[in-house]
Amino acid sequence: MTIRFVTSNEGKVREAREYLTDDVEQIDYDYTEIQSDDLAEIAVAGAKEAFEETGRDDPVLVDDAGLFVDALGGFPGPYSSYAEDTVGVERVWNLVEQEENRRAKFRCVVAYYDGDEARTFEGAVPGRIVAPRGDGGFGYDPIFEHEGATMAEMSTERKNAVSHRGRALAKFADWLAEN
Ligand code: ITT
Repeated sequence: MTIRFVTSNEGKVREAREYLTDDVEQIDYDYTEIQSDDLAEIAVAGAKEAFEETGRDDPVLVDDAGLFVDALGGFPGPYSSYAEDTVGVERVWNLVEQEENRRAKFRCVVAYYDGDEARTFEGAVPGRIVAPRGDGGFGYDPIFEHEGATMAEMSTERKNAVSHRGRALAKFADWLAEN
């Protein structure tokens, strides 16, 4: 089976290909990102729209992810992409730099839709916001430290073993194997 991963983010596709045995085809369809605090709601709406608008043949996968910083009340959360494009990763670090509590988590929801019922799979990973280190990964990886290393200092394989996306993809892969 071919899974059509609807995303403009090649980093996400790289991680999914490492995880799934099925063919993963990247589709750069720009679905409407609805305004919501709920990653699952955003991902399901995107998956349904993408499926309807891109031919309704192979199933689609949409991944909505975000960085949730404790000291900032969960910001940037569902607005992580907007915050990366506007203030940038370095300045998100600056916002947290003065805080005593630098705890954060990455969350990811993967939505699968094949025209039948939408399914969602979630993963989260706890960490700490630090000054940028490393040049692997993408997005907020350089400022997100988990067990001593930033996610930008990890190989794709190691990041998948601990990451929000890896955990969501693992649940998805298990479900896929059973169905
Ligand atoms: P698509 O919507 O096209 O899939 P995107 O990069 O905009 O691509 P999101 O809306 O899910 O995807 O992005 C949320 C933001 O969080 C965005 O700025 C990403 O760079 C960042 N992000 C998502 N997953 C990440 C990860 O594993 N490591 C670091 N940053 C991540």
